Amino acid sequence: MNMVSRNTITTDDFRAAILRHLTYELGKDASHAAVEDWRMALSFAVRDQIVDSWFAATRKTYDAGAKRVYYLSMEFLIGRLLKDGIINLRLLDQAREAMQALGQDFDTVLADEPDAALGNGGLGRLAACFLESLSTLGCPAYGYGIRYEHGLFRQSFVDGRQMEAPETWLLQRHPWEFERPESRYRIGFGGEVSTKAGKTIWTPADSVDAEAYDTPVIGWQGRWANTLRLWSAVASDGPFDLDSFNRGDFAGAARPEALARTISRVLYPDDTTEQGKELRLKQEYFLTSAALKDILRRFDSEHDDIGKLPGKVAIQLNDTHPAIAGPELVRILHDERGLPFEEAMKMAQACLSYTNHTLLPEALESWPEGLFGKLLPRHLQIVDRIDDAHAKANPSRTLSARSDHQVKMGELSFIMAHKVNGVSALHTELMKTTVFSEFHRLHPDRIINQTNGVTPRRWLLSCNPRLSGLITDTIGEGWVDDLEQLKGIEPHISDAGWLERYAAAKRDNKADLANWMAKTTGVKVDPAMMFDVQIKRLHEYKRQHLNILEAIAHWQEIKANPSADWTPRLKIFAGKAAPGYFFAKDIIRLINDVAKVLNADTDTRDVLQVAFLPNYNVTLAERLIPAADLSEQISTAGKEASGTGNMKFALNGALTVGTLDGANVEIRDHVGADNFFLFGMTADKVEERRLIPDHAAQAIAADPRLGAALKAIRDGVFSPDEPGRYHNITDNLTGPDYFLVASDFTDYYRAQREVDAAFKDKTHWMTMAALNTARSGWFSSDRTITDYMSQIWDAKSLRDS
Ligand code: GPK
Repeated sequence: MNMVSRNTITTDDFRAAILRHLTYELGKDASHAAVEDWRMALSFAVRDQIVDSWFAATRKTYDAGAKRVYYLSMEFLIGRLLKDGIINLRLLDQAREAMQALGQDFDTVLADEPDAALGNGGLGRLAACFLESLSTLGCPAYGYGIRYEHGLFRQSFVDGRQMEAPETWLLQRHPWEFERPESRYRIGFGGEVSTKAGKTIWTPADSVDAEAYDTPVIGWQGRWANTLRLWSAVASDGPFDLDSFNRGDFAGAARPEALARTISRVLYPDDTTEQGKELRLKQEYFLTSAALKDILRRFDSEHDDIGKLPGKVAIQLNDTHPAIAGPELVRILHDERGLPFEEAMKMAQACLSYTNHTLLPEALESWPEGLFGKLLPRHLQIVDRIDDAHAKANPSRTLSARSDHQVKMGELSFIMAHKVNGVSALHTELMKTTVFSEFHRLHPDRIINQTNGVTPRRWLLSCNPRLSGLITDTIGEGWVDDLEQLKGIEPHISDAGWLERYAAAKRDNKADLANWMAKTTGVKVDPAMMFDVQIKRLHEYKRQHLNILEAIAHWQEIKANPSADWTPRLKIFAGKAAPGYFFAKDIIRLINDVAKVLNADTDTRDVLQVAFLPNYNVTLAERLIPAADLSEQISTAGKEASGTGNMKFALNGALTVGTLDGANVEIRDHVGADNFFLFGMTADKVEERRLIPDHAAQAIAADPRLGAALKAIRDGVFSPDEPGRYHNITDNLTGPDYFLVASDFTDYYRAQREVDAAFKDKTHWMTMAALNTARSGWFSSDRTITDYMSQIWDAKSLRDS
């Protein structure tokens, strides 16, 4: 199918390029090459096609003296890059044909690529979507992050329990990156602060060097490419200590290098919880300081008036993780470049802006002043001066980045940013009324909303070729970078022939998934069942346990009347729990235990099955989302800042069962209340409900189904060898139940039965699904980035210049 127009390179030329790389770059003979070699050769051939537009973009940016956007993030959850590059360069036909001519199976080669998991979840994936949209829009930009040697751990299950193994994406060569040994900066830690001739001097005790690795990020149609620059830590004083080596102390000789490398060794696996570990603060400063040094070096190479900085540099802080950018930039401008303190502070504020991604108190970073001052003594002084200056400018206020002997990174970020944004309309309103209410009163224009989005290139065009082919056949390919054009399919939905094609795409995607599941997990499922999918990090606020409780209650109901006309359903789960989050790990084990019992039950398994797929990652999401009928977005209202999986599902024609939380609210507004299964308390009601001391007990007493489901867990129905295994869960749900699982259960159960009834009417269901696709165009990250550019960064596109 030739659904998008082709790149102009011929298949023959492209095949020759692949062979050339295989032979001269990899030193492999085609007759002896393994799939990995073919993948490398193909990747290099694709990369060749990127480099020219990458250089052209850099040149245009220099020539225009344009402002650049710098996106600082501890996470970039980029996933596989090969197909992404091929799609954006419109090389799909040539690449497929060339590999075929070379006797290789294209899909096998694509599947050989490791999934680069340099992030935990939504925040990291958002950063990756933003980079792609920045390139598609032609906005000059850099992503700055850490080149973790080990990304998010690999998950497996043993007896239903989560096991963690190190992730090893760099075991093989990473073909997309260019090492830049010449871009190297010394990053200091600890030491002393002194004054000489009125100047403050920080003399660090230790240092490591940050070395740059650049990955080009190609936009749609290859018209622009930006850079993802990741920093790797190396020892400042060379790779080993020669004196120790000569003495025969080989371990001692390697120690400085090993210690230095620790900083970029591994991604912290905690999502929306803060660990407060010294190494993490070191990582944060390492990224931030290297990025700022690089930004200023580039600025200095083009401009000689530091006053121009805010006109040329926009720095976005992805959550508070790089918040040390505030004091670090002030330190550079004041201590090193001699600007008066308050001027330095104003200039930094004009450059910096901050995105908040959660209101959960356990996620708000703060550092004990002892730890902070030991590692960054000068920065601690600067934070105090920032506080003083802020207090002086805003008299009679006590707002501060310093309290209880802690450095509060949220407050610091707010003070040092000219704009602070939330990630959905509801989340932004809650920022104004809860965590940042006092700051908001003081700076009423600072908080703005930027509802998240997802890139349609990866999350529709690439992952769902059947549906994207139908869309392009129907309305042309303009939708790919103008997603609101999806509205153009709406008039076709009432055409029975067209709707059948839409339904066929979903049916075939489901069949593919069923085959894949049978092959990889041994689980046999009937693709005619409803595929009900909850995929995201494990967290109590996301309430995977509400979902499994509903499955148990429904199972009990089916067992009582097995021959009734039930709607067959497969509940699919996937997601990782932070290794130290024991409650979340228990929820995983419970789901696996429930799956074992239900899937073995011959009375019910034709109509209800459960599968927990291991090692959720970007690649698995790309497989599951196109095959989903139902999207579970069931967080306790007020807790999910936005969600972005919810957008991907709606775009791919899954209906949502969800609460009024995060971007669900806006999704429902766009797709229409009739095409969305709403349940549960609103954020206001949640706060009220918590004030009732025995809210869980009341909810359980009022709903015998809930009581019976909890009793089954408690009695060990799903853990007969260890009946007490889940008492921590049942104790929680019958007691404090902070996330109000019990209180929302009854309405959730009702909504699910509505879902069952709706799924029986195939025409109606597919109409609703297609309306979700047609009306999800607003959730493109192109829209989000366009708004950041005008409302926060004051940055312009240079793509068409
Ligand atoms: C929020 F605070 C955090 C975090 O540490 N990690 C993370 O993935 C998520 N998030 C939110 O939980 C989602 O609601 C949101 O869509 C996503 O960030 C992107 O904004």
